Amino acid sequence: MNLEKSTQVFAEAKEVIPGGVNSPVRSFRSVGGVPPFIDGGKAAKIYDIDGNEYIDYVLSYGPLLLGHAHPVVTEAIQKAAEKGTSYGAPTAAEVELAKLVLKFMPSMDMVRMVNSGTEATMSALRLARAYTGRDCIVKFIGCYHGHHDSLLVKAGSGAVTLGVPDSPGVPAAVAGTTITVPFNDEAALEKVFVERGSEIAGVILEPTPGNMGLVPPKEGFLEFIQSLTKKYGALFICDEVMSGFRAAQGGSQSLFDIDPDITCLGKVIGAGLPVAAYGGKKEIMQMVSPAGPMYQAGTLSGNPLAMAAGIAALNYILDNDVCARVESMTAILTGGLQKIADKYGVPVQIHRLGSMFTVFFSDKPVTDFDSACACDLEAFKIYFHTMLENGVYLPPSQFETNFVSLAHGPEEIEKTLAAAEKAFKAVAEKK
Ligand code: HOZ
Repeated sequence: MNLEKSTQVFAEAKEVIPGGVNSPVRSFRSVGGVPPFIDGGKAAKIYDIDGNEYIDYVLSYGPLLLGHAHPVVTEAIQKAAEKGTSYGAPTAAEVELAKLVLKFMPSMDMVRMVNSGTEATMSALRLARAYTGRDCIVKFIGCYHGHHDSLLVKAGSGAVTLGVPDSPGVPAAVAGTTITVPFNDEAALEKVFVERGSEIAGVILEPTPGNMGLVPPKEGFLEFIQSLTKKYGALFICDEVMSGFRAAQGGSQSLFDIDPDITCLGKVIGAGLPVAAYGGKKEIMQMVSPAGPMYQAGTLSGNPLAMAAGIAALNYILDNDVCARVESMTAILTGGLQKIADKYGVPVQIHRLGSMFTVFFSDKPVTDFDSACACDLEAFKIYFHTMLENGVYLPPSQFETNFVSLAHGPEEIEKTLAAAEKAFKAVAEKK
């Protein structure tokens, strides 16, 4: 595969951007090699500046449920852009997207738009602290909720990929208000509440974590968290930035018997533009400024281009049963991957939920951060690079989730499985 131009631009990039990228996992540092620099995308494919094409399973880490440059989305953005790109004043489109989001997520009565998942979770924590008058937050080891100080503690995603799950620069006093617990460990969580329940403002989690790879909750685990938070007067905060419209149309919370106090959304609700949101019960959301005293603001929040993209995408998703359609294609793909891995005797744990999946290179169940970290990262590297060389672009980390879009049809799945034949064979031969 020729990556001459990407190699040259990457070298230039490293002179002007730290590590050459604007988000660390893109650098390929953990898998090695040069990241292809992308020139464009259409439907299920992306194209790099060297003229290589790839079937894309990154999809901007989830937002592109309809695939790249879906006409419904691009036309909505173009139309909005002709009327101006930002006003710093309210628009009817913000109300329309808010209503649409609330329709999908019955646990939420009100919602506030922000620009990134990081902002959404950061604001959700401030809200939980303001509402309860308490300082401590419980998070799960290996869950990732963006890069703000309170939550960059034992974090997954790029932080673990690059080996900095506890980043320098986070003040000890802030990190000290974050209590971490292994995911799926009811006893550890209960112990924390028994010892420090009166200090805990909320528990934040990805209900179906996707940032240590995709790890499902054990039966009853989410319900247990909900009952514990209720008992101790803490808030139950679900980060569905990744799983919203991906695990299912109503997010992971629609698959379990839970009713979070606050939910964070992002990715799909902006269809690839920088949008995220936090919302929840009216009584809690009324604390947010200017309705209440908890301050949070943003010049570009509710940006008209982003609102237009989100409205167009969510209406299309609703009208065309998109989540269910993409889920069934994803199931065909993961079933095929499992068969090929078995054929070559490569031990894997393939987890799928809706249109998200992870292939863990392990012969043991993956249920939490420790078991995810015990995967064979060398095998992952071989798999990753062989897929890339054969035109399949996967997240460059064992600790990220793969995403499928509506544009991934039988032809793309067949080509992906053909590449996987080579990839699993290569892994088996290196063993
Ligand atoms: N938070 C995204 C999903 N794990 C990754 C995006 C990034 O770190 O660039």
